[in-house]
Amino acid sequence: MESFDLFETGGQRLRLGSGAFVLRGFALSFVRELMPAIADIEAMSPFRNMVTPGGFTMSVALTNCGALGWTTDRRGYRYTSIDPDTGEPWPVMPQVFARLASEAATAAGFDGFEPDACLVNRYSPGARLSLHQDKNERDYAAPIVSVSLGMKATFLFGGHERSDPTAKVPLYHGDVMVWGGVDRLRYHGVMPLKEETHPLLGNQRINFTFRKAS
Ligand code: MD6
Ligand code: FE
Repeated sequence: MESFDLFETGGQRLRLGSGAFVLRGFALSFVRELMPAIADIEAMSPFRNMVTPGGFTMSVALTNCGALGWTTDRRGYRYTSIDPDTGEPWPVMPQVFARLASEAATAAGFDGFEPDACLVNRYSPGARLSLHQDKNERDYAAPIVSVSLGMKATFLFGGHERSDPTAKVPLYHGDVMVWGGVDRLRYHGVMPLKEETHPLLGNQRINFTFRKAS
């Protein structure tokens, strides 16, 4: 059941489950610092379209920062400390990223969140993410914090079975999703992005997904 309330700085908080929230516009005051940090990450570990274990090339391009990075190839999904494309460690997580993740987690009732992994996804028009669970992390006690920038996305939020009905949740530039607790393993995905030109990011959507992976 959805419900609304306000977080401390007066933004709107949408509750999707007892541990799942959308904090509307929570990241907006961080954007000026986030943009150059994304460029630095991309310069060290470029976005790339990875292959799933099933042999499909993902329409979403990704990179990572932090001690661990999420990867996929024909052998499976896993976290690695080395970028398989460059042979180097993933770029260090910028302090502004860690601060945003921790403040958003706190605003959703999860104190002390210290992510060690940040997956950075880049969507172009038409890119999508099929329904999945996030279950490659060692510890499900920590929440996941997910930041949306650029073009609007329609997020699909399901239940604990793939076949459960899904809610459609619009995510806009600056929105932050936090989910954990009993909602940590719910199925979710992103509908194909519609063509749109965002004033700051053009025809792109960038998503950061922060996790405690180890
Ligand atoms: C995205 N996000 O929003 C993809 N996973 O582009 C995710 O897959 C995701 O947003 C777990 C928790 C929050 C998320
Ligand atoms: Fe996910």
